[in-house]
Amino acid sequence: MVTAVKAVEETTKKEYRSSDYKSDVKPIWCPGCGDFAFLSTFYRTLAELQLQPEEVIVASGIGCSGRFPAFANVYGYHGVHGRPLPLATGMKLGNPNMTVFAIGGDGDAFSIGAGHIPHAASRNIDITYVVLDNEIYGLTKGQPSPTTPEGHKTKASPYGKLGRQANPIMMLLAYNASFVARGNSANPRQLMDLLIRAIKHPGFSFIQVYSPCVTFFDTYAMVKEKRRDIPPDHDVTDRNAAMALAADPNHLYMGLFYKDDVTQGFVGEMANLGNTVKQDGYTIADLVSRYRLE
Ligand SMILES: Cc1ncc(C[n+]2csc(CCOP(=O)(O)OP(=O)(O)O)c2C)c(N)n1
Ligand code: SF4
Ligand SMILES: [Mg+2]
Repeated sequence: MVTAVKAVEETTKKEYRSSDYKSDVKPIWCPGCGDFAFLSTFYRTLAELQLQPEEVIVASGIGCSGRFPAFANVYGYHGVHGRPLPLATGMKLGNPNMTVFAIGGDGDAFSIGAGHIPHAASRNIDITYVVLDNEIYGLTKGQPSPTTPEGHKTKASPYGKLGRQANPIMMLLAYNASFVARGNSANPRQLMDLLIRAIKHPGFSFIQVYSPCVTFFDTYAMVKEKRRDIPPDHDVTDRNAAMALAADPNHLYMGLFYKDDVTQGFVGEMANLGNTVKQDGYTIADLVSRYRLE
């Protein structure tokens, strides 16, 4: 499903308010779902940055979280399960001036879509990837996902989940993502700060957002008990220190784990490559023609 921005006269105003980013579609999430808090933080972040709705696009996967684009007055594409990253990559390459988001759930990201993460991270494509992590498959009524804790009982795992719990922050650090952060729906102020920094980061930004599913696995109490702010003296350019924080079994650290000093992402590197090729006396067409079958 493709969603587009509302009428032009409404979006050419000089000053945008959060409500300008609300679509006419009312979210159908369960009352209390953590995704509501992320949605309102998203509206407020776009207003804070005064981004024009037509300059923003969201690619989503499938799941309760995947419904996200319908509720925002920006361009959107509700794609297939596990594919927000390839969609967002194409969107950014086709429209380098747009602010591009990929948004999905923990199942979408770390089960069916996991194979796309290393590529997006290593390309350092300039998008913001938000995973709304409720540690469960919400939409399909509560099967375990890779981030469900070991032993957790669901209707699909009545004797407890077999297998271990994935650690998305460690995973993204291992894939050399250039911006890795974690927030939670109960702390919208921190979430907005992380989103602003992620959007401004010239490269691939990943934010794991703890967003509890009140219906199939309510993690509000667990997050409240385990969450700690990342200590202010943490060096965000130290990947090993970031790994150590992420590996702590007793605490869920919230904030910015890691950020490279990159000045440009894939789009800028592509533009530079284009110039280099021209300086060598070749055109991109010359290079492509080498691969033409005779
Ligand atoms: C190719 C394919 N496989 C399986 C499904 C069924 N399915 C829909 S949503 C979903 C899991 C969603 O979980 P998550 O990504 O964590 O999102 P949430 O609903 O928790 O936000 C699954 C397995 C599907 N829609 N498409
Ligand atoms: S089933 Fe869970 S994740 Fe889905 S809308 Fe309801 S509370 Fe949110
Ligand atoms: Mg989920």
